Amino acid sequence: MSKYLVTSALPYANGAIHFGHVVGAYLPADVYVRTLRRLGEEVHFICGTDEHGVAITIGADKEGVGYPEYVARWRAEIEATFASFGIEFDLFSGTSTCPRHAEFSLEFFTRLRDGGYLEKQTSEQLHCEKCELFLADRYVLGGCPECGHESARGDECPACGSWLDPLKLVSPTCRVCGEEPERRETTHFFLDLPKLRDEAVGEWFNGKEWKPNVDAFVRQLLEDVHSRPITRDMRWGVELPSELVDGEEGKVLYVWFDAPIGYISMTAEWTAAQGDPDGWRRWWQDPETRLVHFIGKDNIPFHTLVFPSMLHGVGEDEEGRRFVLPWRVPANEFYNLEGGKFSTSEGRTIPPTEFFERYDAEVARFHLISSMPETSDSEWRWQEFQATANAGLADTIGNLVTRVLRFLDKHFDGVVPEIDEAHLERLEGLLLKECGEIGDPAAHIQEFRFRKGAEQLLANAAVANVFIDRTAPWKLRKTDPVEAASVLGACCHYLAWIAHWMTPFMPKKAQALWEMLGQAGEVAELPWPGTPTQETWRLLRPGQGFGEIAGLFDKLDDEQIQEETEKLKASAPAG
Ligand code: B3M
Ligand code: ZN
Repeated sequence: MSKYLVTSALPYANGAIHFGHVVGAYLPADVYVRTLRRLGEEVHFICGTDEHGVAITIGADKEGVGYPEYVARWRAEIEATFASFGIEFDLFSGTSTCPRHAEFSLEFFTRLRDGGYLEKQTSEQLHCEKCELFLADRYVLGGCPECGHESARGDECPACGSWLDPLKLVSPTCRVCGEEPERRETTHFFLDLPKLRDEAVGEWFNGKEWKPNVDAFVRQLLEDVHSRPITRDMRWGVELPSELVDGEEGKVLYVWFDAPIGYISMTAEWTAAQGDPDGWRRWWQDPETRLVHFIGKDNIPFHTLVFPSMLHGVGEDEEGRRFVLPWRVPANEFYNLEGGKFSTSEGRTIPPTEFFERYDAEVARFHLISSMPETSDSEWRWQEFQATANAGLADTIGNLVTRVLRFLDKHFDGVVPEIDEAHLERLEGLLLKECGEIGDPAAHIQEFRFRKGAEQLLANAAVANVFIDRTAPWKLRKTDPVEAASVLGACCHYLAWIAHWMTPFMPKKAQALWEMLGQAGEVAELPWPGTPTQETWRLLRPGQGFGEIAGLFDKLDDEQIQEETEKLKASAPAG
């Protein structure tokens, strides 16, 4: 038994969440957490919105609304999208309202400074004369010096994921007014990343196994790390009291400094709500904790280098407690839409509200997991969604369920039949060995192989279809009703396994199947059964009656899918 602290990247409270975000950092985390919980592990799953920084101030200023109001509105919308997908965090908070967020952030700043990891530097920054503004981060656009992408932001390139120094951007312009900025001096605090790398973080990184996409990226980054400013001249953010910064006024923490601390302050908010204000330490300061960060590609440097450096750099407190460093960072690559990028502003997107009016959220969950960009970029294709829904779920699982249960209802009193002793051994052998390989989806999920886990569920269901084809109970009923009943009894037990295996991916469908099988209680609350063996495979009580039998999955017709692809083509060309 272990203790897992699972986080999903904190989305900026300045826009809608699209499928690319969902599949990158949220849905796999939810599937992972559901799986661990069923395996009996202790898990804490935290998220909330990232509410500071330039992305927010630009958005709010454009609309002329106050920052708190702006972030509250987006937070509510983002939370609703997660709820539609059935993604359930222990707590969903936000960095501007989380009660102890500023306190934790300032403590990190102070302890890093006391530890000698912050340097004060007066340096040149881009400044827009017209706007009278230092152009921090996203306030400046320009060419990416790494990959050449034309509109990189001051802090990161959306195309190659590089973490950028705004002074190195090619032909920078002010995001607000479009003018070319000048360089002007200002004083900031810099996090001494080279020192932290040499002292511990480099060794920590090199001593761990990473996903190949993370490994290659960060190895290169470690070669060439520089100190980075972690303060900003802005009015919105975690304010630095002037006594902490040698009398400087008007400084706030850089959003990427305070955001990951949000994971900690939100844990504290959650434990406090449970009457244990100090309970966050059980998670963050216990060396046994497995800290897992689910993120998308563009957040890799901050979760494998910057935040670990901060966690290490704050050192021990008076009682000798240290923060844990990440255990795994299952970062995903990019997820596209029909050959182009998701872009809400260009209408190249799938608006969640409309989507959920027409389609089943759990089918979408399953398809997203089946197509997620685990090791390389991947995409949503409407036809593939249809194939997953129809050939995958409706034909392989849905049809099997209704075929078996309706037939039993009609010809065998609608109960789980007894398996006759004379047939037991042969049927068991057929189902468990001869009809195909049965694997444990949870074993894949624990190793962050989500696509494989989803494939395994379908492969396991395919076993039952082969079993039925080989035993042909519909024919057998006329020649040997006892054997036919035994075959269908075996099918019922196996359907209960399928219900179990479905729970992390499609919790509601799993429960619906469980109830059709006449079972009481929540299937997701039971211990994970693993894979069936001779001893364990009969899960149900013979004679048990069924619940109401209904189709589990609706098929999607061609016209509907065509309509979707045409809508997309009309909205904007791929590119
Ligand atoms: N808000 C970046 C993003 O949405 C950022 C993640 C913070 S995680 C601490 O791309
Ligand atoms: Zn300007």
